[in-house]
Amino acid sequence: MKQRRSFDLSVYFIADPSVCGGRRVEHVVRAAVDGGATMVQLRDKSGDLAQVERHARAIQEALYNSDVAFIINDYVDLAARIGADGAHIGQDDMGAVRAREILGEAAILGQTAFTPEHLAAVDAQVIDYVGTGPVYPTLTKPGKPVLGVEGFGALVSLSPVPVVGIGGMTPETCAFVMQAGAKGVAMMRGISEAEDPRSAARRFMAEVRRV
Ligand code: TZP
Ligand code: MG
Repeated sequence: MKQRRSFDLSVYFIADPSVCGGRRVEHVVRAAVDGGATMVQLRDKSGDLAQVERHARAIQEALYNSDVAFIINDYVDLAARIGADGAHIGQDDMGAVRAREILGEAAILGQTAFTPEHLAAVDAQVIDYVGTGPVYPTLTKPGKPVLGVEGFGALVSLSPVPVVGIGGMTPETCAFVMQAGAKGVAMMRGISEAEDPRSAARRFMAEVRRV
């Protein structure tokens, strides 16, 4: 088996072009990485594949020469085709085995998992990490049950792979999530809507390191 690309979940920036405060997504990504974000995901729910690809390529270029892993949400084929570092799938996307076949053994594959059943189904040979949340209330998933730190911690203990906490993360709350067993914190607005995404990423990193 070919070795998996390395990745660091510590500060995982989920870049959604629709919530970047009117700025170009690749500029926000670059600022986040300059501030210390360790991993980046493009999450573009526009449904416009050509646009997703343009954003993906722009982010890839912005990350050129950095060792930050670049993951694409939903579009596994696109991730494979443009040589992203990996893909992230949800419970309603294609199955993990199929995604792994498309991506190959070197790529990073993440999955969303927020129930004990989801975690029981995770095959650590196929999935590299899971994203679990929302830990806190978030505008992105209105109405979705919030896990809270305790609920999150209970799920972490069931996971065969590293877990990143997501949903309403702020520099003030992420220490609790790390203490509950997370390998890292993932955030959208905490960085993308910050006036200064670079210093926001730096504050997240400082908190994650502190724990
Ligand atoms: N999955 C669970 S919560 C969430 C996703 C994609 C959104 C996180 O957004 P924010 O702005 O960091 O709360
Ligand atoms: Mg999905």
